[in-house]
Amino acid sequence: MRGNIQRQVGVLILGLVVALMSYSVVRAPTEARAEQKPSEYQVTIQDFSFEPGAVRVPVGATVTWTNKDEEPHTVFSNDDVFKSKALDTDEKFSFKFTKAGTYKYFCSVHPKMVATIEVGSPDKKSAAMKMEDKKRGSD
Ligand SMILES: [Cu+2]
Repeated sequence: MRGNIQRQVGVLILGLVVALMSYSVVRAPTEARAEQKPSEYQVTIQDFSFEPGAVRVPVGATVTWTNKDEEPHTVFSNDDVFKSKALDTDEKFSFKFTKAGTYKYFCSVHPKMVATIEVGSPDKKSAAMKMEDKKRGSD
């Protein structure tokens, strides 16, 4: 019985290692490109809103919020994933996003202040940035 389970676990681990190895081989070119971009993202809290209101970041990115208002604000995830204390002027709060997904959040002091962090692959992010560049270019 026990030997059987150990063998099964062994096969499972072997499968995982193979999967991880092929994953990194496939991913290598993308990751080299992604490394040029910082994995730190900034959101400013100003005039009772989060700027930018929607941020797309790769998995593993750290987002730092800075309160630029005279009023205290908080950064509360709708799903309790992250939660800041009340941030005074120029105070910061950081959170590292290790799982892909859409993270909606709000300010608990002013619940009308809502925004979103979208965590996805580096490819998606660069596509979004290209769109941003196009928008900027037409200005
Ligand atoms: Cu607020």
